[in-house]
Amino acid sequence: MRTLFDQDPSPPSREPLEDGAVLLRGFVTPDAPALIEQVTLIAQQAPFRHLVTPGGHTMSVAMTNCGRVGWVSDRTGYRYDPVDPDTKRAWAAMPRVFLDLAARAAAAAGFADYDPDACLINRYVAGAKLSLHQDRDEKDAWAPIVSVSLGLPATFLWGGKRRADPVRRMRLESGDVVVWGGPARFVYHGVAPLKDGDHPLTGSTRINLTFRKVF
Ligand code: MD3
Ligand code: FE
Repeated sequence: MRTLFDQDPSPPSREPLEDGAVLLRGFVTPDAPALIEQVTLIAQQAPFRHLVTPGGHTMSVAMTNCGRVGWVSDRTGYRYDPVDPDTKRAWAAMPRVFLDLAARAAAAAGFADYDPDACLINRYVAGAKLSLHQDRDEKDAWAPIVSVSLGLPATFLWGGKRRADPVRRMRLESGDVVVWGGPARFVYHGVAPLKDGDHPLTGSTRINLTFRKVF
């Protein structure tokens, strides 16, 4: 029997961060096991890999993709590619559960009819990080990027539209979703080095899904 006293420890919430950016804590918690199952299937078709930046650095975050195109990087630059350069095959189609959740989250943040082309899947182990950057390879400059955190918690770094703007820190936990669109689309952001830990869903890793409207 459920009583008044056994409250969900972290009920979903909706928290505006700035104009165009909304944090939805716990938004995908009920769907997290299904999302991880799909990540496992996607990674069987397109294994996680450490991409090399145009500057010649190997990224500490491992990546794969699903959708019509995937984000890749090598010595020649960054791009969205319909073909996985490792397997020479198309990326796996975006699972229905991904599309549904991304569209529901975007709608909750005020972006109707969200239909992303790509989902970049990032995998962090202890020490892995993502340096401060902007995502500006997408044609639609208003459509949001929807970010889904799964597994171990991370410290998200979030600055302004200029690299030198002050950086805020925010803890993102499994099930949290952040929607960044419109005026918040080009803010600098990154992830601090992951602390080690053990999560029932993902073991010693953090998985982040970022949905993108590329075309
Ligand atoms: C704010 N991923 O894949 S998600 C990325 O946790 C990326 O793996 C991080 O940055 C991660 O490019 C952060 C949150 C996020 C993603 C994209 C954004 C925030 C954003 C684009 C514009 C503004
Ligand atoms: Fe990014």
